Amino acid sequence: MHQVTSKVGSQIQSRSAVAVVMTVLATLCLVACDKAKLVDLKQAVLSTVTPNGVKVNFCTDPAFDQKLYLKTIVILDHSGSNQQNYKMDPNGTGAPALVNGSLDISTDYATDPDGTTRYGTVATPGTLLNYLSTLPANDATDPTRFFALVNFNAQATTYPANASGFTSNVADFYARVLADSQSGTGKPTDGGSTSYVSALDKAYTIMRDDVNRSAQCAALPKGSNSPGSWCPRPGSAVASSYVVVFMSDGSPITAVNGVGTDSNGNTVVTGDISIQIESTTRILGTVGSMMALASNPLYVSSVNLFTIYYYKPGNADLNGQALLEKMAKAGNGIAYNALSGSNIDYEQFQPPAKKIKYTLSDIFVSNSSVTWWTDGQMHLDSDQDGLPDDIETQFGTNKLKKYSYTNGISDLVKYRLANGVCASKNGAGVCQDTVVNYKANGQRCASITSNLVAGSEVFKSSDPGGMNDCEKLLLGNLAGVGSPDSNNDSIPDWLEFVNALPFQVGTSPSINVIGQDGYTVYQKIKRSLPLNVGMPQMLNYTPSNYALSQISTSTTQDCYQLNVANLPMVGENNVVRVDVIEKTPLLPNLPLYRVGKKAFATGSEVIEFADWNNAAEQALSTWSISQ
Ligand SMILES: [Ca+2]
Ligand SMILES: [Ca+2]
Ligand SMILES: [Ca+2]
Repeated sequence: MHQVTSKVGSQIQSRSAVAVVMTVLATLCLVACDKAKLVDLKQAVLSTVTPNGVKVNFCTDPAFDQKLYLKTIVILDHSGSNQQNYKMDPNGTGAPALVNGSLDISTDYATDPDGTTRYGTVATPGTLLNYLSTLPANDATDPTRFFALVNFNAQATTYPANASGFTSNVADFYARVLADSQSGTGKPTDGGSTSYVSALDKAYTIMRDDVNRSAQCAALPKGSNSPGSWCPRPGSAVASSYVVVFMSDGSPITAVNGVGTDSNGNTVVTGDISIQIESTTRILGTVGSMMALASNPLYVSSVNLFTIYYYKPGNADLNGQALLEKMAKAGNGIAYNALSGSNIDYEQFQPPAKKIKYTLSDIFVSNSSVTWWTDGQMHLDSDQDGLPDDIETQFGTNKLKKYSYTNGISDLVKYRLANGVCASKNGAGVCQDTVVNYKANGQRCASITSNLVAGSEVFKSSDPGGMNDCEKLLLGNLAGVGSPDSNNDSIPDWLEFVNALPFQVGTSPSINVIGQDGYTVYQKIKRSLPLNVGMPQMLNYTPSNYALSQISTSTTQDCYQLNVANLPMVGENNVVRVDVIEKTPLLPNLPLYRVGKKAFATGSEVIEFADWNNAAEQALSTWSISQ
């Protein structure tokens, strides 16, 4: 242990480095030194501490427009009142008025006999037929617009049939809607009573099954063959915006037996009309079920139900209108009134693209040029490969190269795979154990992308954490390739790996492991403390200290300044590493991750990082990114 310490001591040049090494000596002295000497050392430490400082200026990445997958369900009322209707009781209940004891049923009260209100015309901007006829075709490999149609009277029918889903074939859907608008000899086919429940149940089934299919699609292997139009890109989670447009001319009256004839032959309403009307609670319950689908933001970005009430002027069903207003309110939409012949604008039902804002999840500032080793000592790691200089010398790797061999595997990964044992060394102490060519046919990394650079294998790194894809595979973390925090415990893979902690997908998170000294593993890593030395033994050692201030905030990004004091240092030109983790509320498990690396200038104990958009930092390649 003393030999190691004096070796580190030989690297000392800066005053803060003296402080660190003196502290390490003080720690050692708990075991071996006499009391008087310990006091001397404490004084020496106190008189030589020069707090170093790392300043990081950055803004979160700008918010982005979420790609909109718009799934529209058009629900159209085909009850008989579209073609002929009775005169309403002026009380607005939707019950018929009796004129001289008789019902006044006439095409004069028809709400939409030629279908113009419901379908519009190809030539009238914004109407259903115009909207569909002018929509461009979907990109077959990544369709973004989907449709379903629900026609209802006492029952509901759907297109595609049997509430089986949406179609992304815009031209086909338009042809179907156009044919519907003319199915009754140049006009829509209408007749019978009005069941909102059957229409809403069908629409809900379509939506619920679609959300389930989105989950199934996301669970398929990435890059596998598409199982159907419901899953154009297997393995990708796609969040859809569901829009329901519900058009009706009145209350959901499901029976006509409220109307009868009295003993004098006069037509009468024989019962309370309200008992012939579907339950508002039942109807709003189905709307509530639709809205509840939005609780899965991975697959549903929004649900909106718009309602349109249309009627013959002077013959309004106020009850029906009020119910449609309640439905739109419960459905986070708008209730429109459309007089016969007036236009409905389908463009207005599209939700705006959502801005997805990144928020700062965590930031770590560490010194890549030093490592707390298993002996509880801080060691110099000149080549920042995670393996200290003196351990490299013992093991037989090059302390000035991260990759001492040509097979693309770093020295620390080699050390860990060999359990720190080199079986054969040459006269110069260089480890000569077999260097496995993992890229060779049949070897574990044969299929991982790589380049030969000056005769050395360089494997692809899907994230900038510090381990390449082959290394992650060899360390049992194939599933974590591309993920900077494979076990999702907020501590980046690299910082766990160099501290010999499990980081692989599925390993238990270290974040909440609490030591006997009350510090969590997370706190120790974040503050550059050794994991295997209790804080009571760290005499006079000041853990690094973070002061984060938010400089500005807007709807698109937040800007910060971070000051870190007392980062431990050994020697000159230490390389500071900054790990910035940003997340979105949409995909909390898919962070945007940036790593910055910069060396202290000779003689300097302060260093400043500018934002990754800063031209000077870009020229220096200070920051790397993955997502
Ligand atoms: Ca090293
Ligand atoms: Ca090395
Ligand atoms: Ca982790």
